[in-house]
Amino acid sequence: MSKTIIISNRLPVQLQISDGGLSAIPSVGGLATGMKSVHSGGESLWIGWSGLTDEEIPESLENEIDKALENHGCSKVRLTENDVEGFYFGFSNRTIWPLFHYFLEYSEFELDFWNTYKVVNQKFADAILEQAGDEDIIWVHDYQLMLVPQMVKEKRPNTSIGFFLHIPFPSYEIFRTLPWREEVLQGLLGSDLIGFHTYDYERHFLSSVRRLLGLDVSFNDIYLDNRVIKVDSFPMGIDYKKFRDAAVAHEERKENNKSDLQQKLDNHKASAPDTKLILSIDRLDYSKGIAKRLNAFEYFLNKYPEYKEKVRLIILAVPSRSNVPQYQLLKREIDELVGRINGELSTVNWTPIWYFYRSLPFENLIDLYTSSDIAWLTPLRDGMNLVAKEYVATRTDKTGVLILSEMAGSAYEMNEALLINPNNFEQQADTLKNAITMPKEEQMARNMFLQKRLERYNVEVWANEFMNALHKKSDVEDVNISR
Ligand code: GDG
Repeated sequence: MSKTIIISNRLPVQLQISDGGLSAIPSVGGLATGMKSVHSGGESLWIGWSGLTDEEIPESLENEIDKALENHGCSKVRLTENDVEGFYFGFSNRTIWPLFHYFLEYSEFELDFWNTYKVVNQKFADAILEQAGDEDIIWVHDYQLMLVPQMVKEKRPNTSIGFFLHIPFPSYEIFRTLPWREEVLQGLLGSDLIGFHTYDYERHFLSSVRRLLGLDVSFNDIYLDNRVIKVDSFPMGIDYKKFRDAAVAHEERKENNKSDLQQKLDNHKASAPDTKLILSIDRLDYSKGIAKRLNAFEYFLNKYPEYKEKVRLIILAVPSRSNVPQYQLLKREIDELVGRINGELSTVNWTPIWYFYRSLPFENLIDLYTSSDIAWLTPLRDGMNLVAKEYVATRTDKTGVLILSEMAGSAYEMNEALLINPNNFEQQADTLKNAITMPKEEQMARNMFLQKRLERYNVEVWANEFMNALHKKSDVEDVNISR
């Protein structure tokens, strides 16, 4: 029987070795969260890096680790410290991530990074070749592994390979600045199906393929000498039921078994019933626009001073890539901004910003989603943004207002949200006011449409549509290639 092989940089569990022994911790992040329901559902194997380098894995624990991973349907790719440095912190996060999010000035074009990226992509490809049979379907995820499809296709021309990019694909004008642009495209073209979150990313990719490789592109098909590659958009959904059920359980549990955080949120509501809670949750990343959001919040309070003591902004910034210099600088900038704004505007009864720099347990995430009147998400660029979808899914009584950046892939599907340009402070101040004063009926009408769509196009549907398209592709022998 054929199986699905999922390949991503990180496995959906992270291993940690401490005095207490080995522990497997579920990963945080869009991909891990989204694919979990797919992986646990069927016959599949997930290949990725465990989060521990070779140097960190004692020989005595090697078998125990493999067993622990096997129990989660996973198999690990071994990476050295040097690999992780050049491939992950280097090429992936200091070259591709900034470039694909239009932060050209942050992009470092280092030959060493690129060389390590190639070596590590080969390690992932080798792990697949070792474990996959000819009948298996292979699904490669994300920007860390763009060379893998080609490396596998060379050795297994008949195996079906899908690739999905979770981040934006930038316009040709940005992409062409990459010194290794042709190699990256060739790597991706080892796939039979290439998926993006939005039609725009798909268009940008096709345009680069045509202009940089001179290939024949028709609609969303790319014609090679011996096969046709399909390119399409598959906007990723969430595990709607999981968030919905968690929100319902949260309501039932609330009175007798509250978390400390929920208790604090309730105390706040009781002491200041007219105060609106505005929530934002992101990894601490420059693409998420956290610093600009803080400035826009200050702008709002200056433009509409009547809302001082009437609103509170909760910022949950999840630590991310903290050994990349740009992230350290950003952390300092945000710390300072929060300190300055709170210092200047706080009163005896009011602190305008609550700032958490940590990853919270899932239950606390639900506490925040369900207790906040407004979610304010302002990425400068974001492939999709699942937080926006999760917030709406947890609003069991359909109240709550989502303010969402137009630059997030999710904005294309969430027209009922209040869409903003994160660079436009004037517009955001007015939108915040609009959200604060929006009648409940309007909130409910907007969320009703949003919830219906999220329920229908959940993450399982997303994964199935991608897999069906890949199956269809492999069933129909590539016809018409003699065009
Ligand atoms: C990439 C793309 C694309 C966040 N804080 C906590 C926590 N989370 C969970 C959220 C959500 C996920 O992490 C974040 O997903 P996003 O989509 O918002 O962002 P990225 O991590 O940047 O993901 C993105 C995604 O891939 C999928 O393709 O949408 O554009 O950049 O699920 O709930 N979870 C817990 N504690 C936290 O503190 N437990």
